[in-house]
Amino acid sequence: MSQSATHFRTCNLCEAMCGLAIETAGQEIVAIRGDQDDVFSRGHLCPKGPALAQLHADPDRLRRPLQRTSTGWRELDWEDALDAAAAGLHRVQKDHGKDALAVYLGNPAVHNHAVVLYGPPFLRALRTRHRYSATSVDQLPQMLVAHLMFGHQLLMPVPDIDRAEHMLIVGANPLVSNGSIMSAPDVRRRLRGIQRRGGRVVVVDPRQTQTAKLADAHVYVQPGTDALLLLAMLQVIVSEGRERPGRLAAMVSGAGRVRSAVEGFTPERAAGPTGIEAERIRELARELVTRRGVVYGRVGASTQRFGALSHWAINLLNVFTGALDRVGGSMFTRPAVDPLAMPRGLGVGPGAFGRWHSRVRGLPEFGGELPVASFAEDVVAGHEDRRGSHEPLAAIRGLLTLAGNPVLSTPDGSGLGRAIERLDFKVSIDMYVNETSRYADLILPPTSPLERSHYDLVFHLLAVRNTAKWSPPLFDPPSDARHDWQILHGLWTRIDELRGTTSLVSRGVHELLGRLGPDGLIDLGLRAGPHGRVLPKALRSVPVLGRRAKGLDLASLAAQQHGVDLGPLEPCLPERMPGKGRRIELAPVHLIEDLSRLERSFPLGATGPRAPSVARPCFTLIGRRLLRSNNSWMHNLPKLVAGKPACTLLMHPSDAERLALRPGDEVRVRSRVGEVQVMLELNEGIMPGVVSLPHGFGHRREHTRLAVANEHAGVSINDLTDPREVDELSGVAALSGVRVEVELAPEPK
Ligand SMILES: Nc1nc2c(c(=O)[nH]1)N[C@H]1C(S)=C(S)[C@@H](COP(=O)(O)OP(=O)(O)OC[C@H]3O[C@@H](n4cnc5c(=O)[nH]c(N)nc54)[C@H](O)[C@@H]3O)O[C@H]1N2
Ligand SMILES: Nc1nc2c(c(=O)[nH]1)N[C@H]1C(S)=C(S)[C@@H](COP(=O)(O)OP(=O)(O)OC[C@H]3O[C@@H](n4cnc5c(=O)[nH]c(N)nc54)[C@H](O)[C@@H]3O)O[C@H]1N2
Ligand code: SF4
Ligand SMILES: [Mo]
Repeated sequence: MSQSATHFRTCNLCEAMCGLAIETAGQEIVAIRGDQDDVFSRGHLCPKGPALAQLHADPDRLRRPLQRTSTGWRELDWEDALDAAAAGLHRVQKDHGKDALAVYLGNPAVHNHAVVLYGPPFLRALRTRHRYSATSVDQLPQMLVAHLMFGHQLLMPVPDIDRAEHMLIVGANPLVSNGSIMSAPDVRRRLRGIQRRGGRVVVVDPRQTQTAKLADAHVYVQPGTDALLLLAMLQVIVSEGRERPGRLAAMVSGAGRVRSAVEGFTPERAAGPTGIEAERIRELARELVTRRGVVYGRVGASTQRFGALSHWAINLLNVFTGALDRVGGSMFTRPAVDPLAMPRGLGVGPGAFGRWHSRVRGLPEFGGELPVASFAEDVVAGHEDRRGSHEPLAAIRGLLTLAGNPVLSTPDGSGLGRAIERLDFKVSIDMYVNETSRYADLILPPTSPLERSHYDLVFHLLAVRNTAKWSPPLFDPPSDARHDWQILHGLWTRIDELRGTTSLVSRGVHELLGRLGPDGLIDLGLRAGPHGRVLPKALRSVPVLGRRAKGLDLASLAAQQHGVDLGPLEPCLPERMPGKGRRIELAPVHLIEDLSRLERSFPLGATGPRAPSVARPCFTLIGRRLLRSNNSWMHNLPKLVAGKPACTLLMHPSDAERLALRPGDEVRVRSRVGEVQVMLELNEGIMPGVVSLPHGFGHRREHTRLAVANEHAGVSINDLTDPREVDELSGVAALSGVRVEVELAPEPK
């Protein structure tokens, strides 16, 4: 009999950071349950946590590097694979210039401290301006607004859900997503807590989501019009003299400019386009003040044409009602390892905006990255000079993807795939041969999540409570496996070698990084952090030395297998902002100027779209997330795809009736970009005129190795989303609000 044991670790799959209790017998996983003693999650779990066992065992999960050959994939040993990858990437840059290499960083990167610590510095060291990431199909507007208002892109406020007295949720479905830029395991219990305290939860969403069902009120909004709604609420608060700026009043600048800028954005003006009556908008604003509420917005308010204005307005509502940096309001963490305090080369800087622009459309860089919506067109445009005044970048010839699947996750993903196919040399650091990595010349697969340690460098920063937890690896990796950081470090040192730029300093840095590894860096980060063990042992017992005396380092944190609770969020904004005496900028010029684009898009007297009819079957397309999915990459796990097909088009019964469509019909959905055929599902909870498809599907493509996912292929919503549709200010893709036509699919011949 092999020995049984229980291991405790944090789930790396989403932002909730659930504690897992994993029972093993030797190398076998017997069960994965919620860890009742985890200081943060207290036993909470969703179906994806236990599926980590199937991910670990998945025969399609790559264990060794693959190289493309004319007869198919061939396994390579690691040294050869890293040499070939480094040589190819270097050649692209040497022959065609640094910008000829594009890089794309995907979402799982932020759930993996090794990639957070070794990925961005390596990608920066490649010195290409063609850097892309999932940020520009996600939270880019929130980071831009944080940068412009609070002076740092990572100072994104988090709702203090556990002490909130009233919460307005705009374009988020945390009951299914498990919370985002609001790490909060068991959102259901926490939202019910608001209700138990006598507060109300109000949801603004074009669909009656699971979160909207739990809420006390659900307000339907026409997709893409949130900025009008939120600015109108602000206008009500200002014009009715309801401002409650609170403690921060003395620390803001630009309040007057905001007051005059919102004057014309009245509830009457918002009513037509949003579909919400003016009086209802007034009520929403008034109850926000009288009930001391907090406003929280996420992906629905972000990936749309006015994403930056929407998130700016959310922050402004929290400022003008006094909720910003107040207990129960919109707050900031003080994490044990503080990414804001990391040394320049390693950490993420405060952010910068518009230092360069994409070739064809001139979309702005943010934080060193270009919007991914410009990627395919810039590949295709090749050497042609772009119009406009910006210096053209070199044509893209090569691509490195790291933990990303842009062919399924970015607008016109299949178009992007065709562009990628044309490139001279491609490398994917990924554990699957999927819709994107299938184009690669080399695929470099990292260890399984259970074979590595885990620390949530990013999500402790964005959580509703200050906690810290480090998890050791559950299994030893096979001797010929590489962690992500080892792959990155291996490429980095080789490319430096090839460039011949190995100064003593850079060699020293590489050596140090190679020796410390991500956990060595976490140890340093913990010691230097606000709860750190910087003091010598003898001084630690002196009480006046306060918190630091308790001190964390990796060893003391590792000893706490259920994590360490560092207490509720505390007001801390002035100190968290970089630079002494800095003020919160309420009226950044970029945002004030963007208001005229909003005005032009919704001129006075504008109304919502016409109802779809047989003659004009036009709908507005939105996305949706499913509890058993995680973006594009977990459909190969049998437990998560069992049951009814999940990739269906939701439509309101009244629309279906007018178009003579029935549930279960195969329908054809068409946009400017492409078309898909998918099964129709009727749903009373979706707004008439709006249809919804989940994202992350559309498998079963040639040369992939996804036996299970390919059986549950579905279609990709991103074959309909349009790279031309962006928030022109931030460059985030407007994935929500795409115009589509829906009709019965032609009978197969
Ligand atoms: N239409 C529409 N599109 C969307 C969205 C939407 O709501 N609607 N949502 C957007 C959002 S919010 C996001 S974040 C993006 C996500 O977009 P992406 O990040 O591009 O896509 P993922 O599906 O997360 O792909 C993750 C990839 O990383 C690999 N992977 C997983 N774990 C690891 C690891 O530890 N190391 C390495 N090296 N690889 C790993 C997986 O095999 C997979 O290939 O999608 C966006 N796309
Ligand atoms: N189960 C599961 N959990 C996940 C993921 C997953 O794929 N599956 N992905 C993870 C990732 S990468 C992220 S970023 C988070 C996202 O976390 P959330 O933002 O909470 O998740 P979404 O389901 O995208 O919620 C967006 C909501 O906005 C609504 N919406 C669409 N358009 C509009 C609009 O114009 N205005 C308004 N007001 N609402 C609109 C949608 O109907 C939807 O309910 O989830 C994470 N968690
Ligand atoms: S909610 Fe998120 S962190 Fe928790 S088990 Fe599910 S996927 Fe893992
Ligand atoms: Mo995301």
